[in-house]
Amino acid sequence: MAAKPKLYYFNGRGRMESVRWLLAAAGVEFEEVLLETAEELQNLIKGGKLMYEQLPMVEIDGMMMVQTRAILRYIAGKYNLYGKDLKEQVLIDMYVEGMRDLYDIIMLSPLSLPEDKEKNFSFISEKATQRFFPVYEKALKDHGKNYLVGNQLSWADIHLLELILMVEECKSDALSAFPKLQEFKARVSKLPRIQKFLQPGSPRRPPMDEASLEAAKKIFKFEKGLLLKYSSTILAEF
Ligand SMILES: N[C@@H](CCC(=O)N[C@@H](CS)C(=O)NCC(=O)O)C(=O)O
Repeated sequence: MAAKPKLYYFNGRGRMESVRWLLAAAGVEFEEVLLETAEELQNLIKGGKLMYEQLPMVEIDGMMMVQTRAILRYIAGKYNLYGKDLKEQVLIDMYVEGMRDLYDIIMLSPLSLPEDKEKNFSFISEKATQRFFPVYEKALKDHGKNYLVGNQLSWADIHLLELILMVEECKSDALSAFPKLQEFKARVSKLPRIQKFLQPGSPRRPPMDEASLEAAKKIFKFEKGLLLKYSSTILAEF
């Protein structure tokens, strides 16, 4: 029997959370190595396990895989969640890459200065409801199918549900103007593996709070206020 994938990260959502979601949706059990100190990260680096001296890293099929999107693509491809041909794959990529733009902002929002928190939540909510959700609402409406691509569950659907739930943590009625996305959320949440992952006690992590932020800070170096600098770059690009 193949060894279970081993996920190296800290005990929080961050960049690893989408990997947890995707493996859970694929029905793959995994182990987690949860780092607690900068020294543990240094040991992994010294051991030559981290190509860019960064996490997340996933040990799978004899490889030390890094770069979140590369990891996700591999898992999606391996478990038949990446479309049936190149055209479906590029569509999945187009959806997922848009979702990642928003995801990254949400993921970094716990790094906001307290006085910037409200502004960041409004920014997230505005981008979600004006730029990103309309795309997925329209896709579902136009083809009238249950899933975003090829009428078959894909990585794009799993990532979309993860993203919807994250946006709703910032703004609980974020889906109010999106009936197709409301149906989509209900439908995908009921898939047995997803339903299980959404239950308490699963490997799904709660939103980052001050305690998990402190835990991450013991391993990585980051500054409070980082999001403000980062989002002004993103804002400038929009
Ligand atoms: N593009 C990389 C970024 C990885 C990244 O920035 N990881 C952070 C932790 S979430 C890290 O290891 N930071 C330490 C460093 O960059 O030295 C990915 O998506 O995996």
